[in-house]
Amino acid sequence: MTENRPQKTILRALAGELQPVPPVWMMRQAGRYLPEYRATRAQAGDFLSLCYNPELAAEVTLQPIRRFGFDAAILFADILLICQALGADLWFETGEGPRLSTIANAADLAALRPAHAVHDRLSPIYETVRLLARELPAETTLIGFAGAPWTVATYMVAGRGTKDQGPAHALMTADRAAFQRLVDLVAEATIDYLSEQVKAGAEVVKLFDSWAGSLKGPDFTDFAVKPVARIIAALKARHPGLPVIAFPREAGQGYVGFARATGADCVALDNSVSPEWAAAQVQIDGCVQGNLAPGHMVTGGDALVAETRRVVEAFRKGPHIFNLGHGITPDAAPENVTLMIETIRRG
Ligand code: 1CP
Repeated sequence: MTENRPQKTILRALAGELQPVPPVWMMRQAGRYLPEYRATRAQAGDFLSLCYNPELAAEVTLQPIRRFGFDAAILFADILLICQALGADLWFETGEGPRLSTIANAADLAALRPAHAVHDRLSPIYETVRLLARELPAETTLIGFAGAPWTVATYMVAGRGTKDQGPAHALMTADRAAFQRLVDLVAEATIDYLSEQVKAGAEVVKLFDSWAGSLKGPDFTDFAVKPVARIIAALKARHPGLPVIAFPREAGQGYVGFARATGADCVALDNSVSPEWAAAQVQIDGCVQGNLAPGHMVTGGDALVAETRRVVEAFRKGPHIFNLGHGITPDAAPENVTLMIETIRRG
């Protein structure tokens, strides 16, 4: 290997290198399926206090690395923290999920804080990244992240998670210019937020567009492609060589050409697309990440082993980072995670 080639397995995959054993990490790898996570969250008091406590957030980020030896650690935080930094109210209803103040019109939008003001609220997150950069094992890649503007905007408009993102679509239809201003504001804040994560030690950043699947045609181009392309271009201008993973979840056909259209180094795939289809249609443009169905972490057994092998096999001819198609769920069994990793690494 030459001197300037990255050593860490995740960075090698992101640079386009084909590896005999794909590196692996898991969305929501720090989460409620782990007893040690539940204990630390209880110590913090609640979810948001955990996110804003650098020592405890670093601790839960490290827990799955210690237990399973994943190739990457993902900063423990949440995509909705930036909404609070922009001036929205944010809280979590136990057992129900996030709640935010809503944005119904241009006046609500005008009341938000400017993008450059986000750092005062988000500085504890940068401290978590600094702690992790010091404490992680030398072979583990540190991933920073943010929500993509469309997904963040859907929560800011509706004030909660929604099945069809109806309120965001309604604002888009009623006042497309105002909706565009919201997306632009979030994009601008996200560039600054991710740039600070990189300065603090994040080696890769990932953009989560969990609700990209409800955007069709020109809306997909305007709100799932263009803002992500803008963020990636700005980050790469500030941090030459920074690898970026984009996750336009449930984009379907929209995955085809997504890396080229946005400048992403890797496209993360959900499990609604088959790995064989994605190898032919998406991996031809570069590294992909994914895409085992998270349900296998609950059910385990022979099906987990067979499907894990299928994903590895389908993506064997190109750069690949093994992951789930979405986050691991609270009812998953940690032994199934061990079985998945052994299956990947032992073949
Ligand atoms: O009570 C708890 O402990 C809350 C569960 C939880 C966790 C573990 C939430 C609430 N957020 C997180 C952490 C989190 N969220 C991470 C940390 C790193 C890791 O993966 O280990 C990351 C990357 C996220 C990203 C996130 N938050 C997304 C994008 C990915 C996805 O899952 O689609 C979204 C949509 C959120 C919002 C959110 N935060 C929490 C919940 C339950 C939700 C979803 C709300 C909804 O149903 O719409």
